[in-house]
Amino acid sequence: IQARSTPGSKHVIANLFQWNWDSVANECAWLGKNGYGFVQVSPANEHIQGSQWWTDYQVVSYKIQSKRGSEAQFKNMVNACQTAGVGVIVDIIWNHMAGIDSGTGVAGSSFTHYNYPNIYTQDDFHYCGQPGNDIQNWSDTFQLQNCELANLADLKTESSKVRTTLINHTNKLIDLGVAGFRVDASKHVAVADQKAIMSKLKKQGLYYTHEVVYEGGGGVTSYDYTSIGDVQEFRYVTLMRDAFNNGNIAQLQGLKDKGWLASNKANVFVANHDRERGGYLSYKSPSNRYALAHAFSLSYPYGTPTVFSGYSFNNNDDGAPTGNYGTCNSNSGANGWQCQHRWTSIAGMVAFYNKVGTAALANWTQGNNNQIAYGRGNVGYVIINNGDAAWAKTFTTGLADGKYCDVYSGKKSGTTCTGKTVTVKSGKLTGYSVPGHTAVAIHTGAKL
Ligand code: LAG
Ligand code: CA
Repeated sequence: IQARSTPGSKHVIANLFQWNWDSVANECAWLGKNGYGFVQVSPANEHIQGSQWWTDYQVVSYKIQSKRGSEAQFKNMVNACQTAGVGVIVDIIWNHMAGIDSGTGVAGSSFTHYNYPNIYTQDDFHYCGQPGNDIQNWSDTFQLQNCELANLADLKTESSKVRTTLINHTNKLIDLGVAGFRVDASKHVAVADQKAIMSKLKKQGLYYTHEVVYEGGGGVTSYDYTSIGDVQEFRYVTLMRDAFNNGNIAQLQGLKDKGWLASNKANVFVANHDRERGGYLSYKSPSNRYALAHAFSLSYPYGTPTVFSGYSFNNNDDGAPTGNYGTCNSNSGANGWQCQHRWTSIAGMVAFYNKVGTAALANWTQGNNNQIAYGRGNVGYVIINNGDAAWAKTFTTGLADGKYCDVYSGKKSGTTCTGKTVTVKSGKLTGYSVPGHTAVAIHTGAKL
């Protein structure tokens, strides 16, 4: 198997949750110009009908036709993104089909729970011997991989028929030009089964990020999946929430030495669509915490970062607004879309991430537990104040003297800065004060 870490020099992934293909095609020019290397999109396969976002995860057939658009629109999106230098990572479901008893999918295919005409019959599914077939013991590897996750018909991924079907489906997406996959419910499909599928694909060396939620304890661990791609480090998501919500971001200092997934195997994020609905950090978090957590995530050298960009919701089930067509204002959301990927602070930090590259963590300092600052070699320096009060002191930056544009608050535009200007003297910011609930980030790519 040749799965690899995000290829190229621009690694940051924008997860445009539920944006339809036409709107992603349109947004890719902006993403490419602003330093994103990849865009992650919702599943492309036919799924059940309904207004809820999660209908996408109940597969009905492998027609490339979903609420997000047709195959032609998908193809057009991939091409537009490629032209903009942005690779498309598509959410793919190898584990299961639908969970409801019967119905008709969004492309007109009829099905019952264990019968998908011309695709699968009841022999193609696992029945794990538990009542209702659902996973009950989450530390039991057999159950995790052979029982049903939320009643979703569990594919017999060890069978050659199922494998061949999944290979053909995945090859179709490869033909359409995708750069990689977010493998849904990856933990629920045995590594051996995934290896068998991946090794037969017509293109090797694509990017894979596996959704393997870390549970602790027995059963399957995220480390088991590093031989088939990047793995999502869910302990990171939890730590971000706890650090920013509980007023202790100083504990983030040793994050890369925690014994978690290796940095070059970990895909990390402040939120994903499940987590933002589960009380973790989100656009709803108070005191700029979502932006501050991204100031950390995009400057601290651990993992490949994904920026989750979603839409406003009241009810957890709420589907995307306005015909699933994502829209933004220049640096903010529009029509119910949050457009976190465009927020001045987050887009500024993506440029910071690209500029500092592999430069080492340097000059770490902290005030109280809610105030941290550090540099990346002599290329970038960031100060994060997650507390209420201002943080004033002399910061040693490691940067060359001169004037810099703070990319958390603004953007360099010609010789001026649309945000704060920061002056480094003798390598330091002397008696410098950072207000509460804000960050300051400077780098050599935004020197004035
Ligand atoms: C995932 N990763 O492993 C997705 O990130 C997660 O969002 C998916 O669940 C899950 N796997 C299955 O692909 C989502 C919703 C569920 C929803 C499911 C299927 O979080 O709530 O389940 O998609 O649509 C829904 C109902 C369940 C019901 C099930 C089957 O909420 O009560 O049992 O449908 O009918
Ligand atoms: Ca399974």
